[in-house]
Amino acid sequence: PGDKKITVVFVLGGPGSGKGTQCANIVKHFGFTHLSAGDLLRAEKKSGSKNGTMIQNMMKEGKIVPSEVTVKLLQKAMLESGNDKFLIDGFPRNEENRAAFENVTKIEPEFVLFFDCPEEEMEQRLLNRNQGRDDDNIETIRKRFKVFVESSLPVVEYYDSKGKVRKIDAAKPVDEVFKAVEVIFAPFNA
Ligand code: UP5
Ligand code: MG
Repeated sequence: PGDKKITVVFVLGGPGSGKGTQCANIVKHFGFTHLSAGDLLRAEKKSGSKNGTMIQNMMKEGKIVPSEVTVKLLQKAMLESGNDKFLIDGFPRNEENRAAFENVTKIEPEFVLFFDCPEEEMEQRLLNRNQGRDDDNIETIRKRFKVFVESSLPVVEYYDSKGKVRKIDAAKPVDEVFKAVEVIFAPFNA
């Protein structure tokens, strides 16, 4: 462990709120490394790891994979990147995730970027996405929404109580959402 300061921004928001889309834009302009916990889990599943079947089953049900698995994947990706600025997209999704990440890495997020979007809009986006994700069917989408409200929103509320949430209206077109995001990241361009 060196004394290099690591900057982490958690990017949270409901399924289909635009986390991945906006992270790709932030990377281009502000030099962060984008780590989507969902993408890391999908890659782990595809790699044929011993946890593959468990991950597949949990994602199909919209359930949250145990922290142990996800935190390990995030830590490994952070180390391998060589960067010191990270967007952690779609994590932490519950209190257990939040506590595990803090305990294992000792890292506190700089802030939480929260994409606020109505469910009807998110549902339309997911049903139109067409990228072959196993969880983009109406039954799983409804389960993902329920888990988001019951388990993930409380994490946003926790950080809000610490003054760490930067909330964005994510129901607008992609470029308009990014205009609001840019304002928040401007200090990182210095
Ligand atoms: N789109 C984006 N922005 C738009 C805009 N402003 N206007 C119109 N359309 C817009 O966007 C979704 C779709 O909408 C795309 O087609 C896009 O073009 C369009 P995207 O940027 O992909 O949204 P995002 O918020 O990233 O949606 P995603 O489906 O990835 O969110 P989830 O949070 O559901 O998915 P994630 O991959 O993070 O997690 C999937 C599952 O993995 C979870 O349900 C869970 O089972 C598991 N998981 C864990 O267990 N633990 C974790 O830590 C993370 C995941
Ligand atoms: Mg995503």
